[in-house]
Amino acid sequence: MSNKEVNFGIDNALKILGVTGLNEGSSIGLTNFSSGEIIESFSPVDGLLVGKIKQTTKADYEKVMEAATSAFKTWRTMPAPQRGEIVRQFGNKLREKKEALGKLVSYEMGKSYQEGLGEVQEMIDICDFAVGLSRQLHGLTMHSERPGHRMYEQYHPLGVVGIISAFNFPVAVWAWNTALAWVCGDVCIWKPSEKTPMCGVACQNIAAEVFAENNLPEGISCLINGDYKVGEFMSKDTRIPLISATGSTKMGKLVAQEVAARLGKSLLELGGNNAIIVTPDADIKMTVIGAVFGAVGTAGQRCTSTRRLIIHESIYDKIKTAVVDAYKQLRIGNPLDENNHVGPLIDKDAVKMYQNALEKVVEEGGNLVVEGGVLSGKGYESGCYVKPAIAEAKPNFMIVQHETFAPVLYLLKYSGTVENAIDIQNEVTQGLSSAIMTNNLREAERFLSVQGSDCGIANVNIGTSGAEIGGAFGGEKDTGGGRESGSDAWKVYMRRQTNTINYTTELPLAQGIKFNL
Ligand code: UN1
Repeated sequence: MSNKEVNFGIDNALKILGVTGLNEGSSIGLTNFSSGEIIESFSPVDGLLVGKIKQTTKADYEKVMEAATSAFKTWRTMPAPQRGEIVRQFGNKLREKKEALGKLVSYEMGKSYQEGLGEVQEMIDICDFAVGLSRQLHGLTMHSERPGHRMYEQYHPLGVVGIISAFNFPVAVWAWNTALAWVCGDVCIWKPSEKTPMCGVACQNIAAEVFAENNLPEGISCLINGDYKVGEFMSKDTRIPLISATGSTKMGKLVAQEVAARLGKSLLELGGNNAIIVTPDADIKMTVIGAVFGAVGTAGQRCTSTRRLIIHESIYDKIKTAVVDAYKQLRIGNPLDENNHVGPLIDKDAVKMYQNALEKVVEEGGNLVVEGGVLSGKGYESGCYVKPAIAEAKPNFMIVQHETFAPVLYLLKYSGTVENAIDIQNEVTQGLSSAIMTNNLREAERFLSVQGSDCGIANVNIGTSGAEIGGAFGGEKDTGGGRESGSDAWKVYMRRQTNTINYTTELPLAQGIKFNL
């Protein structure tokens, strides 16, 4: 029995998902091929090899692009509700493979099995959402100023959509994009993170099966693999009207510039530096649950992770003690073991960044109230397990202004009114998620008002992470301004056309202009 078999049936999950052995990194539907160098994916859980994959070369990419472009010609003519039917079938396949895929996500990325399942659930939810949407891609009708004229708008698909996703949500973020893009009539090329390539292959296998079963062209779903250089094939490619990119602000700025230089559209979902404001009227128990899950869930590697607690001075000590006590209950270890709350960080570079943050906060005058540290010994052989840490800090510390993708929570104190807390919360360059814990209606409404949080997400009596797919997801400032998943985020995957039809025998001009011939 291999170590992986001992490891909560991961071998079986890999088999169900068809990702054993050497995988090809480029796929057009079920056709797998690649000629690039081999990327090995090691699990942060136990340091063992999850799988191998070949990188996509420029020549491979051209093949993918050709297939995608040609598939678009068929796909765009299929009525949207029929495309929705295909997405419904895809959602059902995800339901069948939920456990296996949740396990692979947990094993390759390191998040808890529960969170792995939750991620697959987000995929299923967005499929359901997209199925309904496929009958609701509405445009408006307007009243023309000219007699006998009709004016309306309609939405057409864009074409080939490029998706670049991050390691921390290795499957859900692709699904948010692709499920919507598909019902909108677009075809997709996906480059998953080079840190979680096997998750990409697993999803591609599931999607491709559905397209094959329906005799649809394979190019509707394409996969490419590699690092940022492979991402660049897409961001510089004028044949791709929209690039949706999730990841660091640094990466997003590069992609945005490349795409803008050719007047393409980009949808960016980048870094966060999310805070919970805790006012004197906060419910302490709810605050602790929200803050601890927000800070240590996914080992602090969500873009929505809680990084700052901005606490009123009158309850500061009480909250500090309650959160520190809660940290004592945390069990850190193999994320496939459901007794554990916190799994490993993605790799050793992430561990270094975590250590660096702890050093920096002390250098700047902060005080570690929960020390943290890297774990070693049995069960921690991968070297990626760290203890969640808490530091008392000041809002203007450089390190507090910076997003560290690790379980480091900063406690910040405010005095006076909620406006002071809101100022602190908005002082950072990122603008993804935010929350307030209060039972005071005035404070809550102030936080949500035009003078309140400047983030894309603002919650009351809920933490910063764990957004539902039904809302538009994304944020402002260094977070990139994009909106994905629910609400009317679908519009970004389509082009709007305004149509005016004259059903008279005259040709009156708009604005009352006379042009007599
Ligand atoms: C991300 O971290 O990139 O709101 C996405 C959440 C999840 C999605 C996070 N639903 O925490």
